[in-house]
Amino acid sequence: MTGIPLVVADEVAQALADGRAVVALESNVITHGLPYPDNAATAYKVEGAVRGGGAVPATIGVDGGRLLIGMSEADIERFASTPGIPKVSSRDLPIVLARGGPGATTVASSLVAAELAGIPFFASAGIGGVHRGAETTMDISSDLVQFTRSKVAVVCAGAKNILDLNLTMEYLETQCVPLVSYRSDDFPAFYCASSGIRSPHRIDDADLVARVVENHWAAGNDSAVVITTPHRAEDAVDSEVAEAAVRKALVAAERDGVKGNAITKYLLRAVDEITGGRTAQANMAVLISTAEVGGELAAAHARHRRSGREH
Ligand code: PSU
Ligand code: MN
Repeated sequence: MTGIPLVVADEVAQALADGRAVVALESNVITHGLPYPDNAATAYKVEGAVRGGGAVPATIGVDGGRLLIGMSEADIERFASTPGIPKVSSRDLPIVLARGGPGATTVASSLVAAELAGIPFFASAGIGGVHRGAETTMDISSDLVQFTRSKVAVVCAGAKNILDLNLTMEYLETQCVPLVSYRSDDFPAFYCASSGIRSPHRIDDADLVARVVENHWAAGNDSAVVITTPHRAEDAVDSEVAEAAVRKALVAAERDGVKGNAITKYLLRAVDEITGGRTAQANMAVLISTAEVGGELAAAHARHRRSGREH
C-alpha cells in the first residue's frame, strides 16, 4: 500500500481493526497556535473531548521519516515545548519525511496522513481558506485544495475569521466539496459563532450526516466532506470585536511585510494581543468543543458503516 512508514498508536490500530470511530487531529495548532504550556494542556483536552464524543483520538505528526498516527503524551509534550518545529503542509511533507526531522502537520497534511492510515474523520477548530486580498496575493490555503484530494470528513468550526469567508465558501462550492452545517443555519467563523453567511445545508441529525459522508464517497468522489459546528454561544467572541481586531492585525501584517505560510500564525497572535488574550482563550475552547462534536459524528459514522456491513 503505502511506502511511507506509519507509526500507528496501539489504541488507534485496535479501534480501526474493530471498526470503531477514530478522529485525526492536527499538530500545527500545538506548535504554531498557542504558547507552551497552554498548547500541551489544550492538546490533551482536545483528545479527551474526542473520547467524550465516543471516538479514539489520533494526533498526527511527522518524526524520523515517519508519520505518527496518534502521538504519545511524550510526543505531544516534546512538540509543544520545542521551539522551531516546522509547519508542514501537504507540499512540505515529502521533504520533511526525507530529511527525517520533526514536523507539525496542518489540516492539509493531517488529511493526507489520515487517509493513508484509513481514518475517515478529522477535526480542527478553524480550517485554512482563501486569505483576504487573495485576488492579488493568490494566497489560498492548501487546506482547501487538499479537500479535493482526500477522502476524509472534516469537522470544524468553519474557517478562521482572519480569512475572506465568502471567497472560502465560493472556493469550496467551485471545487464540489460538500458543506453541511450541523445544528446551525450559518457557516461559523472559528471562535465567532457565525460568519453571517448562511450555510448551504443545515442537518441536525448525526446519522443523516453519516449518510451524507457515505453517499459522497459512494458516488465515486475521493474528496472531503466539510461539516461545520459552531462554537458554544456563551464562549464565542463577539463578531464585531473580532472583526475590528482582525482589521488592525492585517494593517500590522502589511506594515511588517509578513506573507506566505507565516501569515496565519502572525495574524492569530496579533489578534490575540489586540484583544488582550481573549481570542487565545476562545481558540482553546473552540478546539475542544469541535473535537467533541467530531467524536460524536465519527461515532455515528462508524455505527452507520457497521450496520451497512451487517445487512
Ligand atoms: N490554528 C492556529 N494556528 C495555525 C493554524 C491553525 O491557531 O497556524 C493552521 C492550521 O494548521 C491550518 C493552517 O491548517 O493554519 C493553514 O495555514 P495556511 O493558511 O498557511 O495554509
Ligand atoms: Mn498560504
